[in-house]
Amino acid sequence: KNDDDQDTSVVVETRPKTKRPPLYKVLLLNDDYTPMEFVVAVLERFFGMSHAQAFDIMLTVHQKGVAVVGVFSHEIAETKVAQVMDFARQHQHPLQCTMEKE
Ligand code: TYC
Repeated sequence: KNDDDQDTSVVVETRPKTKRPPLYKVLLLNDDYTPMEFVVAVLERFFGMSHAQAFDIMLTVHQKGVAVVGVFSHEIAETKVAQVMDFARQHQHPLQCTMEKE
């Protein structure tokens, strides 16, 4: 007796899918008005940088127009952006901070 009609030809997926959540770059943008010391203070306060590290990154933004200041989960990146934008607005500086998927 022939049992071929029982073969459904389905390939079983055996590899477990452990997809990591996407990461987001937080970017700081240059402008002509925000004081350099304020940007350094932002990087120290919200991104845990040393003064020297913060000064380096600030100069990179000043010279190149933009720099990545950290890479985070979506929720943390959103929080960092909101904190920087709130702090800049409180001090009436036009500093811009955004995020983008890595
Ligand atoms: N360009 C600003 C100045 O000359 C300094 C600055 C640096 C502003 C980095 C924003 O993200 C920034 N005062």
